[in-house]
Amino acid sequence: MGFLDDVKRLTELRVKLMSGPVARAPSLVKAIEGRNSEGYVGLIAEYKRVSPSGVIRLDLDAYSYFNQVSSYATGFSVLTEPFFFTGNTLFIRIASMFSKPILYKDFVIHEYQVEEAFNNGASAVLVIYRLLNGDVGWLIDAVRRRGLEPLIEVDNVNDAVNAAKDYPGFMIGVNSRDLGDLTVSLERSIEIIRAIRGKGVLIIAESGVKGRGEVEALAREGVNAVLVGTALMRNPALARELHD
Ligand code: IGP
Repeated sequence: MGFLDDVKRLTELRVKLMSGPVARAPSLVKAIEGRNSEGYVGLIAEYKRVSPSGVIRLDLDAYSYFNQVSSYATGFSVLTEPFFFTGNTLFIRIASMFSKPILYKDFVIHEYQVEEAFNNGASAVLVIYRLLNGDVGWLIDAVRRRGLEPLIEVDNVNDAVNAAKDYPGFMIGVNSRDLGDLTVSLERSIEIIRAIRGKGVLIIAESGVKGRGEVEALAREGVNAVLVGTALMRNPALARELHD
């Protein structure tokens, strides 16, 4: 009857999810490598309702998003940052119902956030190179100590080359969005990709993918996976087109 019943039902669901045990999500690295060995670029589908550029959409709940993209996604990326992205660890718990790799996406500056990723069932943690002025070694160690996989994000050639040299074998996320001014440029990210491909790192192209055209262009540049947020939030059915 009315609001109280609605809020009670969802609160019961939330408390059950957050207080219960959580299954560890599988390896993102292995899933991407598996997809590559079949001749495809991996697809990481991101749940992101709001971004600093504005509201994307609030009417799509996490469960129905993951449910719609899960057959086509190699893994999920989940925003947990609350202020600029209205993220929540609850969304990781919901993602973990699908037994896919999960990237915890926050602006990680403290080990407690790695614990949060671990406690909620994520399998990978975003490490933003520029946020820490390149001082990422301690964080990568903390992530690995927890048995999780770091995804080291860069948005310029210099940081990318340094990260690829210092962390061979790891996932490097090349963000086509400059984190300082938020401008997106696929040309800029392709320049970064060209500087690090063939150097023994897994390359994930992040941001600005709107459709098949971008996926194909990035595939030709040799990326191992693409990470797509806005376009899939607007139209989850696009996942099917992006995945093969
Ligand atoms: C997704 P897009 O353009 O598909 O919505 O972008 C993802 O790359 C973007 O959300 C992102 C991000 C980040 C968000 C990339 N790096 C770091 C928060 C923090």
